[in-house]
Amino acid sequence: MTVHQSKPFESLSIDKARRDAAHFINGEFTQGTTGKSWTNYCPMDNSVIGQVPEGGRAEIDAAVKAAREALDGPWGQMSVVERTNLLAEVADEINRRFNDFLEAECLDTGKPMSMASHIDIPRGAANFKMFTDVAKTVATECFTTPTPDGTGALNYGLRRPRGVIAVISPWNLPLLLMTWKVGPALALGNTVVVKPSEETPLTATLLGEVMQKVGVPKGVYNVVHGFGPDSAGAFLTEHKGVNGITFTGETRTGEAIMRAAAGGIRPVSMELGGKNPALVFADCDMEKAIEGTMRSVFANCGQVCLGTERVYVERPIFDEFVKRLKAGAENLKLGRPDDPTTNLGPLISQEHKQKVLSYYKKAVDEGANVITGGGVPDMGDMNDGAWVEPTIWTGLADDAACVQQEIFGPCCHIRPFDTEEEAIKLANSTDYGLAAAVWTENSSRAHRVASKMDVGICWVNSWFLRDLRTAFGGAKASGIGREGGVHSLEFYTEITNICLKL
Ligand code: NAD
Ligand code: 6OD
Repeated sequence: MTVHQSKPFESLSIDKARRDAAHFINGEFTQGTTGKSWTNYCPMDNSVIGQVPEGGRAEIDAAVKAAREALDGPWGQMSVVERTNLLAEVADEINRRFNDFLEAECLDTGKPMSMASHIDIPRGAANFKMFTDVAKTVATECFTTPTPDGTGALNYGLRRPRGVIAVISPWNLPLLLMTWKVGPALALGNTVVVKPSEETPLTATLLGEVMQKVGVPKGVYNVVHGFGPDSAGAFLTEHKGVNGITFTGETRTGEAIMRAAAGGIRPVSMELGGKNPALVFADCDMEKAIEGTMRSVFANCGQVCLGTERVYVERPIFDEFVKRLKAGAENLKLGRPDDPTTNLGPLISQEHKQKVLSYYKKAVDEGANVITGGGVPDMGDMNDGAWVEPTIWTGLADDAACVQQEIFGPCCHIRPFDTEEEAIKLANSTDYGLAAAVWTENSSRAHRVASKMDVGICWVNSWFLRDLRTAFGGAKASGIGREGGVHSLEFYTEITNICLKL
């Protein structure tokens, strides 16, 4: 494991004024009325980035009201072409301000710029572009005639925007995951109130500047900062002016939001946690399986919902796989976001670092062999940051906490298996069902095993290879519903069926 030393983070060109966040309500930036705020810290070295205002009920009321008025006013009256042209300009403006978004995202998260410049920021723009294409090209009506009993009638379903959508997003891929919801919501004619994660307020705020610049009508995109319980998050999900809630985050938070959504019977879309398996068969291409598993375990410091935390390897190649993954982990370069050679950043916060370290300790208490890592690296003048070592275990029982619970850190457990049936059973043996990766060169096996994975997304000989038109979501405790391409119509529109007797 190579450690890169710190230089002052002031080297970034991001405007000092932009390091403080603001709510964006009805087309205007505001600090709100609660008088409460919190300090935003960079997890690289715990240095202060700026202040974030905490929204209360008044800010949520104002944002929902603005969103409703935009829906009933200019946004609702715009043609699909006008609306989608504006959103295509949003995508272009994100690309024009690429560096501002990149620096803001890396300040908030500490993640390597090499990653954010390839994944987070381009996807922020692509999420608008792709859903404008969907909204422009997909017919939003469906017809049936005549009726099955021969009665002459014309039935047609009109897909209408659902209304005011609450978007509650997490901190791990802040712009990517927020726009993954805002893009389809707006393209399909809704308006939004976003409550970004308290850990990562900057890019949601910056997107307000983009909306202003390209002339998206006021009230279409609103942002209120705050926390979850007894704060902006809960006030938003409880608000009866909200017509639907789309959430990405922890399963337990999803449960609380579903309880809130029950009041007033509002639909939810839930993208939740995972404890994702990788199945590595002896007939895999070892190079590719190691390269892919390195990414799926350690990308974004293990803070990807789709990431692998359980690796099952067919016994004949188990020792070699463990040896090679260990070598890969020990070769990772921990360092500053703006060092192009960095491939592992810090965790998101001190609190999350303590959670991950508690699992590192628990793994040892549960009897794990620590193949590598398990502690805190010496990062020199960045030692106040949220750093942990990339970690690999073997030898845990199948029901151990570290094998069953989502850790969301740069770590995995590797266990051998002997038969395909055993591998499938092990892969499906947690409460979660988000994603799986299967590594084999036998295409019959690939299809057979993939079809038995109890997950929403199964990659074969790849990981996080995304086509935004495909169905995305989780099974079991990993979520409810699918978004992506035309699948997003399900949540972001409501069908009114009109039956006309002929
Ligand atoms: P989190 O659930 O703690 O927070 C997510 C958001 O919910 C934040 O904005 C938070 O302020 C808000 N929130 C918290 N309590 C709330 C409440 N009672 N009412 C309303 N809002 C509330 O999640 P996180 O720690 O930010 O993100 C990490 C988690 O997200 C992991 O479990 C990860 O697997 C999951 N995740 C899932 C997906 C997916 O697509 N399935 C994608 C990314 C992350
Ligand atoms: O790629 C996506 O659309 C998506 N929602 C990714 C989620 C990653 C989870 O951390």
